Amino acid sequence: MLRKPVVLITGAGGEIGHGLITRLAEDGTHSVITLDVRPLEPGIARLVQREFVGSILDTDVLERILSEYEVDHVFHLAALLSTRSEFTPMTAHHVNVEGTINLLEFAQKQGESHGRPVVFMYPSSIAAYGLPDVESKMRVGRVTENEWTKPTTMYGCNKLYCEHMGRYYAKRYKQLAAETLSGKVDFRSLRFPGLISAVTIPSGGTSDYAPEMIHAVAQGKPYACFVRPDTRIPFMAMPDGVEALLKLAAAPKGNLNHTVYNVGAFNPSADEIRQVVLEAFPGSEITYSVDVKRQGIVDAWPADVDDTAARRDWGFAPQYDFKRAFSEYLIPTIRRRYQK
Ligand code: AKB
Repeated sequence: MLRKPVVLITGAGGEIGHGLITRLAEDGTHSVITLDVRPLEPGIARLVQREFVGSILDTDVLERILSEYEVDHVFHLAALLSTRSEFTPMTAHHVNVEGTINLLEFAQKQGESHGRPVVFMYPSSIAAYGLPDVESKMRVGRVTENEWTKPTTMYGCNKLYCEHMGRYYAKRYKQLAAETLSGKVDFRSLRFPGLISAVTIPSGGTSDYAPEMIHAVAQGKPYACFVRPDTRIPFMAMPDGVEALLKLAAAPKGNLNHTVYNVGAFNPSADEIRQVVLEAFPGSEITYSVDVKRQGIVDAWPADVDDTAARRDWGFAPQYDFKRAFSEYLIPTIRRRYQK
């Protein structure tokens, strides 16, 4: 009996999953199956061929998928984000590390069973960096992939380690090279900045102050920002994040000189975001109430990323700069969403 060729998305109900499923459905080129601990929202569920509700820690569900589907791409999005991971570090380690290894093993087995490498897309994060203090952060500015990789959070450590695991599966398996055990995982990773979506509200992240600010005032609610006004990290509008994932997934292997690429789009301070949001929603109330722990997390993240390698190797070119992201995507879409 033939298995059906599909793309697997884990953590599909999250922020990136929504954007990715919608975009793949518009394209109509791939059949999508999903795995998430919670059922998908009906609007998204109807766009996928099959929805598995379960955990990436459950290898039985992965075996079931292996037996029924021929997966050629994995978008492994499931993760506990940075703030949440600090409250439950052991759970974060289980989900973020052991879950990822389960998926890498799954991809290897898939590749062995159908004979082709499985493209394994892994969203890493600026949390993989760790700058020692704010002074260094501001002095250093843009960081390249191989500098300052001393993460300070459980989530950041998990992301950096899994980048290495992906590289191991892609390269080391090949080096062992017993014919039956050749490398079948074509691992490709993006170090994402804070992503801002107009259609979903994030939860558990530390870059969440930006999207939370816009979504709150658009609903007429006051917002107390949990970081200082001068806090600066890179951000990206969700459509550019989804496009980057698809573009890197489709890039010819021979063009890729790295397994992990920085991507960034704009890097406003929290107060610059506040000003733009206040202009769009005059009379709104946005104050500051600094959470020392969350501030500590973003203070260790870089003020900007150097994404030269991504632009050179596979043509990364974000469409939304700071002004356009707010005036053409975030503000109008979020306004419409809450007016409904
Ligand atoms: C988080 O804040 O944890 C994420 C991230 C930057 O990876 N948004």
